[in-house]
Amino acid sequence: MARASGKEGLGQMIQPFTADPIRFVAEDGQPVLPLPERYTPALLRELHHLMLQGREFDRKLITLLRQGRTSFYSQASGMEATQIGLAKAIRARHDWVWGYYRDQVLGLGLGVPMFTLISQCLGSNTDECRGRQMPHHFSARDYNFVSASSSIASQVPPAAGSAMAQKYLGTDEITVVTFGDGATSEGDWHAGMNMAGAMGAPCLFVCENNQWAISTHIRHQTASENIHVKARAYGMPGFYVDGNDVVAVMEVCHHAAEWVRAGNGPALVECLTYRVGSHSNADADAEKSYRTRDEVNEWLGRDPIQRVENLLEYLGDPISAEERAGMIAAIHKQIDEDVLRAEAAGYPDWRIMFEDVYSDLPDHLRQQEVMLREEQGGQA
Ligand SMILES: Cc1ncc(C[n+]2csc(CCOP(=O)(O)OP(=O)(O)O)c2C)c(N)n1
Ligand SMILES: [Mg+2]
Repeated sequence: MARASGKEGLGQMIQPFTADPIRFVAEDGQPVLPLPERYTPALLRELHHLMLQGREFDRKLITLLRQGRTSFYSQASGMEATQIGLAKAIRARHDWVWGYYRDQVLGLGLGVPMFTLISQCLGSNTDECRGRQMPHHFSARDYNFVSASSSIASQVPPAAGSAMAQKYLGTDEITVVTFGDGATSEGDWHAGMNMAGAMGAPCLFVCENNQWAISTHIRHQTASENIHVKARAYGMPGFYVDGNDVVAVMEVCHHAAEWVRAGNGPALVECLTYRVGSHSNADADAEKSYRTRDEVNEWLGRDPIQRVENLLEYLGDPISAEERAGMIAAIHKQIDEDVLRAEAAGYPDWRIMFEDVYSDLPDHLRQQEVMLREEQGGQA
């Protein structure tokens, strides 16, 4: 098999504004471009394990939701290659990551412990935000993983600002901001793209194009041919990548991130992927109201985890069924332990609602605090 070694090869393979998504590995595991040398079986197994962890995390958290132990969840199943490929393409705990609500697998890829993510979902005393964020809106201070917002695209202007700060400070950090295809219709998205482009800010914009914004298909979202072409208007390169090929995502995002880090200004990467699960637990996907099962099944057949397994088999280091089952059992065991530990820590007292924002509580909040105390039976 051909292997690409030096950077000279990459420059030719990774070009912006391609008609088709850049892909290194086909669904059956056959490389379609020379596989860069760093994709050893050991690295591929690490990527595979993280992706499997993401998949099983979704599965277990849906169970917790059905048990009433958390109240909101959005699966990233089917999108693991996009999130892990991106996480491994940047400098974790160094670069700043403004994710969005579906980025739990990106968090895992950055090294955020499952315990941190689980604590957030449960809103227990072990949650860094002490239950004051909506469940499934993750953050991790030690990982520069900024708290996700529910308001679509609202992370994009502050991410451009974070990149401008990095430019003024002259650090070698960059800012990475992720968003869905639907987010690109928001004014905030255009404001952030424009500002970063005009200021030459070191910001990597990554679109996790899963083709649906709840029940709105990408074809109804924009009249543009795709998302990455929009980069041209903001004076930055737009890369188009097969978001179910973890090698392609990692290569393209790394190439784009290092280009940004070198002071060339921002870049956009569009990862073409698919959400195989429902949008969230408040979605009518199960009623087949907006997309066909045939479409979902077609994408289930392009599973990003299976693709890495096929590649490992092609490279002569297959993961056996027993080994895979063992990995899943170990992930489940860890999640079960983490859930029990987070629950055992108890839940924050209602009083914390009034803490950490104002040094002097304004009158209207003081009144609400009094009312709530009375409702709680007058507890001090
Ligand atoms: C400003 C705003 N408008 C509408 C919503 C309701 N909403 C929540 S998720 C979502 C779809 C977003 O789709 P996309 O950006 O493609 O991300 P995905 O959920 O597919 O990952 C919408 C419209 C919202 N949260 N915020
Ligand atoms: Mg979407």
